[in-house]
Amino acid sequence: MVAETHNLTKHWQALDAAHHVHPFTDTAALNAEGVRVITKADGVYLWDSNGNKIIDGMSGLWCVQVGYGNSELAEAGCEALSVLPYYNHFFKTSNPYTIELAAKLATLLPDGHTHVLFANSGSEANDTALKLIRYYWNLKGRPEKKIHLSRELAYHGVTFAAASLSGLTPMHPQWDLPLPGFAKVPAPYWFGAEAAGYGDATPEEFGLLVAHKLEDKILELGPDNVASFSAEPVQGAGGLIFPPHSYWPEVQRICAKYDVLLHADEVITGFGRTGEWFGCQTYAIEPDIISMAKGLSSGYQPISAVSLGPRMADTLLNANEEMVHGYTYSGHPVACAVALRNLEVIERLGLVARVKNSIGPYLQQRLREAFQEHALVGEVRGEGLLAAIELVPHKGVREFFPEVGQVGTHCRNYCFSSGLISRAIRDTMVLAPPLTATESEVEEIVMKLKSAIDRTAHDFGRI
Ligand code: PXG
Repeated sequence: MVAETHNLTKHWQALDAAHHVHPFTDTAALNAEGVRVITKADGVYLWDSNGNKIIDGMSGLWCVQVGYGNSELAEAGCEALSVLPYYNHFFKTSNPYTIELAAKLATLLPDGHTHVLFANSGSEANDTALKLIRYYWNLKGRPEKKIHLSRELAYHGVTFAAASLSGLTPMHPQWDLPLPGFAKVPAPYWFGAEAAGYGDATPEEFGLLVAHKLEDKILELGPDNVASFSAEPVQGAGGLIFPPHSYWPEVQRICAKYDVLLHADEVITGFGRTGEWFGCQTYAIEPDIISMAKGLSSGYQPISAVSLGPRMADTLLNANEEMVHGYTYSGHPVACAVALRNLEVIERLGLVARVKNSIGPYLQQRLREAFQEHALVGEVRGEGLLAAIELVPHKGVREFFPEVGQVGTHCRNYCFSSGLISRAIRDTMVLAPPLTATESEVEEIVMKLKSAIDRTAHDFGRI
């Protein structure tokens, strides 16, 4: 039996190496090491082809809100597959799954966001959002308003536009990006503020200083040329950057003052992650346009959406001409059926309130108890079921390791080998468990991470 699974694993590894190119991967290095084959999942657990059980502290890629193996979502998908496996929305047609999902989203989204367009990934949603922003300003007779602002360390996806919008600089040189018409402003990353030359400003002072960099950039480029500012309410893949409370109200004021559309990328923060349905509600942001994906279907189907606030909806939906945009799979009936059932399950299980009132605070408290005093840990930060543990060379000083990523990767490898999935972003360990995780599962995640951080500290001479 053991030999059998071993042979099967080798077989799949060889086929994968021979035929499959992985995202964000050094193919030659991965093939030399051999890929890990995930064969099944249930609740917060994954199993690999060697029978190892792994606890998923990342909800896949920040997306499996209801956990794996939810039979209701599977049934909803099966039903749609047999009733209406495909039809489109191009020929003056719609279908009940898409219609019901759009209407349901309108009840959950921030006030005034009554209309949605569907796409298939977060990148496509962001691409769509930028096109709609351009179209809006063209309709308004302000075609010179073209520049899209976003932030350093932002992750918005990989299409030409979404990658251009992203502020993680390694995403650009291979593809000659960013495209013209994109500019960046600093992220409200208080832990990195000293290293970035902001001195010892308090988080609230720093939040204002960084917001004013947005104003400076708008003035430098000319408000007449700036179309939009795109931002994740909490920056995810850039290292879980939670803005100081002073930040968002000031950004909102600045966008309003210079007539810059505010685009919220809720791909990670949507669907309960921060303890409200949307991160915009947690941070009292009033965006003109929102992108969402991931938790919309708990990752069970590829689906994303863009919602329009009143100002954009008024203009775009009353243009009295064809809007020349849409995908073959926009509002795919199977994806919509699964997403709709996913939202119903999140609602029925009260998962959003659970993140806000019980399991979120529990995770945050346990992480602080486990790591606040740890010699290798500079900061524990989080909101809802998003958490980050910053590993640092000198406790008490907001400073980074000279060789960025080495310690984090070391720790991440210990997590993997002990059966925990956590991500290392530079030297920050991040967690985003499913919204269904129980206290004992959270405890297992915290204990496994503690062991990995202890062993890392030992290896780097810090204990
Ligand atoms: N916006 C945000 C905020 C995201 O986090 C996207 C857009 C793009 O979505 P798609 O569906 O096109 O991948 C994302 C995706 C990581 C990681 O390692 C994060 C994402 C994707 C892949 C890896 O943290 N986020």
